[in-house]
Amino acid sequence: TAGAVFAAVDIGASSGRVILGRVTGSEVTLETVHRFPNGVVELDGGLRWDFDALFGEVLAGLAAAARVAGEHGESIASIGIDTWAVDYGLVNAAGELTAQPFSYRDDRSRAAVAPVHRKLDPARLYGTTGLQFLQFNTLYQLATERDLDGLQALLIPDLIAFFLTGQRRTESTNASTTGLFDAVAGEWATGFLTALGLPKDLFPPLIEPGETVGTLLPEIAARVGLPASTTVVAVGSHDTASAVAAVPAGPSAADAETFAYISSGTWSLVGLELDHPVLTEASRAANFTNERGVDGTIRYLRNMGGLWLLSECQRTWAAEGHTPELTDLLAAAAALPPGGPQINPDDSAFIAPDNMPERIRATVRHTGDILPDNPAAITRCIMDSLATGYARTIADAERLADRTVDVVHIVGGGSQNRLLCQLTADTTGKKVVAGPVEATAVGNVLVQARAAGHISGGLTELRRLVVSSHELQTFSPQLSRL
Ligand code: ADP
Ligand code: LRH
Repeated sequence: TAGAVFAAVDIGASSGRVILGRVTGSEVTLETVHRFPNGVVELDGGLRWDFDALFGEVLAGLAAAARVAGEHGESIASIGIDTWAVDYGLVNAAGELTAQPFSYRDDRSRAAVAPVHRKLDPARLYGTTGLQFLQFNTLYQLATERDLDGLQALLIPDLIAFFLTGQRRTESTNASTTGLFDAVAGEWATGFLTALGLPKDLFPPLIEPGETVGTLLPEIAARVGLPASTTVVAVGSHDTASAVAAVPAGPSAADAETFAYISSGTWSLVGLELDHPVLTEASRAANFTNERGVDGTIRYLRNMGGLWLLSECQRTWAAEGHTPELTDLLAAAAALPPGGPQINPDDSAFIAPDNMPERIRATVRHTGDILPDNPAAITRCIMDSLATGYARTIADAERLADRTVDVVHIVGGGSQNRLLCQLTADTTGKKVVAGPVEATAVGNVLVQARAAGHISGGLTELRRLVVSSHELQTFSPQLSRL
């Protein structure tokens, strides 16, 4: 079949990009046409996302996509949007955003946890939503809102889609991170909204990946230089759902390897793909989540600390006048001997920004271990701690879901971190396959391509395209390094 081109808007907590994805029957290739930094900002007395600026970048990116496609004589078949989960903007009846959205790193939701749990017992919440407890899950954030009268909550990718098309929907993979979504029924847990005193229609109706949200508003189309008939198609709008859809697992139908994945960026999302949720008490105790994946799969995983620990250190060191290149930092860390101090990367003490090196040292000080006192030692401490956490989490997932994992796929920005990949092979004792770096955008594009009829089949068929289009790196366990 002839190829087609799709635009993927993919915004992570640390950076965003607009990518042109070209899909033929056997290959998917990406061309990044626009890239921009992202991060939380101190605004109006809280840690927020500058949504207006991000939306400006989305428009600039779509304009670049239209221009580049035009230069190749191609026309963009559709647009898909994914971002980080959990956060939302409030939109009034006139369709205006009432404030820049709070970031999950803002501390305000912490105090809302106990009052929410008084109304909804955590065991009951887990039994229905299967969601890992995190103090910033949407339901705790919503519990801090004073007046929701006449307002709707739109999750960040849905908010972007709304400003592009005028259509209000909630994409289901991301809905599953709110704490207000029934993991078995695949519907809103309306009873929980009511129990918390939230309006039943606080969120717009659900939409599944592959369904059409709408066409571009005429003024948006004119601004970016695309036809007003261009559609926005729902993808796995939770970035992790798109990333997992593009894990290059199972290169052939005969290959029955069981895989675990680590979607490695600001956070580490570590787990398995299942066809049914695990809602047991043991699963709740281990704080595993059952997020919804593309095609109704379950992303059985834990949200663990991630490379935020390192990027925040880099920000502090830069402010102090040291700006080591990431690759030099990782090389210096790799040269250090194993067995150094470790932290718990999931400690909520690391959620807020600023002075990460000191917070890491403070945690190590409690353990009485030797303090990491230079950037290389701190970097090594982070990598050792992450790799230890990954091994524990994968072992927990195997136990709780009754599976044996053969191979660990690492995708996302962190798949370029060879030290972390090798340490993960060493701590898990399993083969690690690294890449693609842009798995999230690949997953976004493939779901659009399938919706447009350019490819067919389930996740296995989509993944076959990922395997045939990407160079992957393999790491084998070196037990002597432990
Ligand atoms: P997010 O989607 O959460 O914004 P990404 O998937 O873009 O995150 O990953 C960003 C992270 O990838 C950075 O924090 C950095 O640690 C890591 N990274 C990026 N480039 C490299 C590289 N060349 N080598 C090693 N790690 C890298
Ligand atoms: C990763 C991610 C993750 C969520 C977190 C808020 O970008 O979407 O899956 O848990 O951000």
